[in-house]
Amino acid sequence: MKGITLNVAAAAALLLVAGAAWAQDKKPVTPAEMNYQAGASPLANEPMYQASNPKAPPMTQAEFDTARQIYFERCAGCHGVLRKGATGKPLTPDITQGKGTAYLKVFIAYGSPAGMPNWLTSGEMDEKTVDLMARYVQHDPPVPPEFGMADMKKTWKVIVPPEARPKKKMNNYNIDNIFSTTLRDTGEVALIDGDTKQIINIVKTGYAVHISRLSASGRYLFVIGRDAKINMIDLWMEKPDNVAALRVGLEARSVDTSKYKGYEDKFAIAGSYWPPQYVIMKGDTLEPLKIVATRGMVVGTQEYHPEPRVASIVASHFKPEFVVNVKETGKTLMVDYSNIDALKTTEIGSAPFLHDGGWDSTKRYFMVAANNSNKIAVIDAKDGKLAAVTEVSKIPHPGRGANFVHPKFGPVWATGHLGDENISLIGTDPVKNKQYAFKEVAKIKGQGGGALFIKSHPKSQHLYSDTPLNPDPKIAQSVAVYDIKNLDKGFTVLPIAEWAGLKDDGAKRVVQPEYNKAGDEVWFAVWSAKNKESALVVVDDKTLKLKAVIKDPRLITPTGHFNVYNTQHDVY
Ligand code: DHE
Repeated sequence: MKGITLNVAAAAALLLVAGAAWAQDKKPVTPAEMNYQAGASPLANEPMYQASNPKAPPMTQAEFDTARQIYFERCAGCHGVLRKGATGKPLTPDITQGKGTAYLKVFIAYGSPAGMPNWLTSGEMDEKTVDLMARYVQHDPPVPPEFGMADMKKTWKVIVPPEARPKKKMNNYNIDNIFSTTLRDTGEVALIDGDTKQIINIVKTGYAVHISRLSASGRYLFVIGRDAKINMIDLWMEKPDNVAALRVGLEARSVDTSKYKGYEDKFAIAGSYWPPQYVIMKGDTLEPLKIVATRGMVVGTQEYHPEPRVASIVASHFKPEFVVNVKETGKTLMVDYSNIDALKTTEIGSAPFLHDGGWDSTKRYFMVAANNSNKIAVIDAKDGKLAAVTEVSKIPHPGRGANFVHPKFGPVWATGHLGDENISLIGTDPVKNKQYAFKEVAKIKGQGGGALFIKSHPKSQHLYSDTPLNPDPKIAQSVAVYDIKNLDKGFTVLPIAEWAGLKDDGAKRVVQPEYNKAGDEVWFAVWSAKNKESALVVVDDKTLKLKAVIKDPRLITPTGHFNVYNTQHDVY
């Protein structure tokens, strides 16, 4: 034990002298961003072959398997499945073998100012594990299996075939105002009646479910889990429930459906993190029709990337196209679904690490965060081209962003940031407010970094910004609200978690403002751990006073929530 400590200490000096460049040549990553990216990957449970590299320090099969599990649980989110690097550095053997075991151990143990966590000193890994990981990353990265049509078909289930489904709505719910709430750690969504605030059903979905999206008609709800399982829920059933399911890969985050006139409810699309691909499905059964790989060259450097993950996907309102944002290559693919047997794709390059985004108020411009490049790329869905790349603050994270009319700059779209307290406003009207179009016209101050979601509504005078990943619990447990006519006045803080009145001392992170259909209520999740009480809090948008607290033992780890009407019509 002592020997290892000494080695680590000696190598620490070495790191400072010789290796500082490798450790610091990237901009610092905030703890908030690190926690956010470093989520466990479902690939940890996939069988993979040990890839032994003779130049790397030896490992037994058992050691390799343990290290691989740890890598996918702790490291893959930042360094990539194939270790080619994303938010974290590339860790391929050509690089790591040159650094050597002692050096890598220091790096893993103590972290770096560029954002590598201090796994040893934080107590998350012991010295044996640090040594194991330092040896593991010098071996060739094991490759998870592909997931093609035959694999997909094996997982495809039509639970209620279209002909056996209701011909009309069979329930009395005001479907437009139903909320689909992610229950992250139970792999479920809660369907909640927005009018009565009662739970309609808890529906089983994929693992660590991520987002919900609506079909163009608003009848079908699509939910995707991190394990790439899509569930299709029919809201016309007496008790809305699953009617079809499909796994589109081994890890995924995004799903949407065709919305262009004449194609309503016809197709669905999902993008995967692994394998790097997207799949187009039949909109009423999820039958997989077409799989397209996203492996290819990175914009700018034009170097090959073996695992460009598919991040956000939206359906265009201007053409029969899906807007598919590919993270590592920095490309937006406009996928024309009018003839999927002769698929036409327009490839628009902007900046690497495309992540989340949303439409401007006209739904012509898709504003997508290139988060690690601190940029928003503006995609013109009408002309199929890049309208602008706008420099913003540190690590933009808009969710779908917020649209409102600024007294001076006209229509703007807003994003908060993980890396600092700024909220950037970008002009979105190239006709009447040309001088402000696609420029960052203002930065307003928020409560702090660690912001994930920002929201407004055409009928509201307010703009809400959460900060769930801020290290200060007071900030993580509250939201900032702005009067959009009076932004200079600063913000009011709403103590949402306190209002929830939870019995446990959980993390109580306040996540994702979401309006009801009328635009007069705003819902928040108060997100605590699996074994702690969580809740949803509803705020009256006019008075900014507490309107309701929704508590139920089944509401375990609520995070995102999606109002049917607003999600269906892209209202935000
Ligand atoms: Fe998300 C959207 C990826 C962690 C809650 N998240 C998205 C989208 C992507 C993504 C690509 C856009 C989908 C789209 O629009 O088609 N999220 C990732 C990650 O890779 C990351 C960083 C790490 C991971 O391991 O998954 C991650 N996300 C989280 C969380 O920890 C959050 C806060 C809680 C949770 O439920 O896991 C979270 N992500 C959300 C939500 C949205 C989202 C609520 C949808 C926002 C919206 O308004 O549409």
